[in-house]
Amino acid sequence: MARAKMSEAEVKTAMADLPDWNLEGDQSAISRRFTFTNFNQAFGFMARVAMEAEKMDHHPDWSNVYKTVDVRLNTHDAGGLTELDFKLARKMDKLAGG
Ligand code: H2B
Repeated sequence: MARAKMSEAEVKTAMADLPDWNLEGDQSAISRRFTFTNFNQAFGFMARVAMEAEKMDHHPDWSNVYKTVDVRLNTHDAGGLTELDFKLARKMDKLAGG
């Protein structure tokens, strides 16, 4: 089930697809900094991700300073990482053009 908390082994496997993401030490979240060329690119990325996040009903914790967007993903309801976090992370990589 997509919202079931993943095991350590499942997390490890899923991380292999996401070389630019960092796993928090206690396996409670993954994070990544996206850096764009300007604010417009950064905010456009956030707008596109926001629409996908709404569709998925799964939302990033994030912040934006000028051309950088810092993202942290976890599933609050599960108290850790689920398939939804990895699905959203892969989508974000795609939308950022990576
Ligand atoms: N997003 C994230 N990142 N974690 C959640 O547990 C979560 C969410 N839960 N978006 C969803 C919404 C839940 O609150 C609603 C009611 O489906």
